[in-house]
Amino acid sequence: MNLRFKKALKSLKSEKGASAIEFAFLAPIFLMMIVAMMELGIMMVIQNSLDAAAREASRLGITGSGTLNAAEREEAIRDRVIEVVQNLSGGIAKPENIVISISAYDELENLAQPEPFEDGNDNDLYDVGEVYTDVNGNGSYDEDQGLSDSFGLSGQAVDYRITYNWDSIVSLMGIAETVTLEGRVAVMNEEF
Ligand SMILES: [Ca+2]
Ligand SMILES: [Ca+2]
Repeated sequence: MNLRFKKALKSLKSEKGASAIEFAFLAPIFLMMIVAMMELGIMMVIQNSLDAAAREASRLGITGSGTLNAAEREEAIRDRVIEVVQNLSGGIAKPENIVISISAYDELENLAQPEPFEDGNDNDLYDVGEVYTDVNGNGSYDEDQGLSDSFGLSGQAVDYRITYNWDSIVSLMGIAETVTLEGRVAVMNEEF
């Protein structure tokens, strides 16, 4: 063992050296914890903005078109959703990651329910060829009978879902790299 190495070893063993090593090991962990906490905070801010945007969309949609036609009303609501999410997230939320899903139902209790069908082979599943009621009139059987991309007619139920695909900065312990956050509000349209 040469002298220089012995000296280095001695200094490593000293208290100062030991804390330097501890710091070298712990610093990345601390840094990651800080980033993870910041990320959780940002995700909470985006979640709040999605909740607010879903409430805002339903508030605008519930009263009908007013002076706007259906297409103008839809555009106005979609624009407002993006505006709310961006404003309340302090511009962190990217507009391209915001997904607005709107489905209309005859009744609130039909929300996310499948189209009714006659279960010919008693397997509790819809099979091709079984008779079904095409509630949303799209010409095919659906697990969700809602009419998608529809703000609903007068007195119909409407499900507003605003989702955001958050690209995770730190993927900790099995947390997916993309986390989908969602704000959701279901309302009955007024008579209009
Ligand atoms: Ca069946
Ligand atoms: Ca259908």
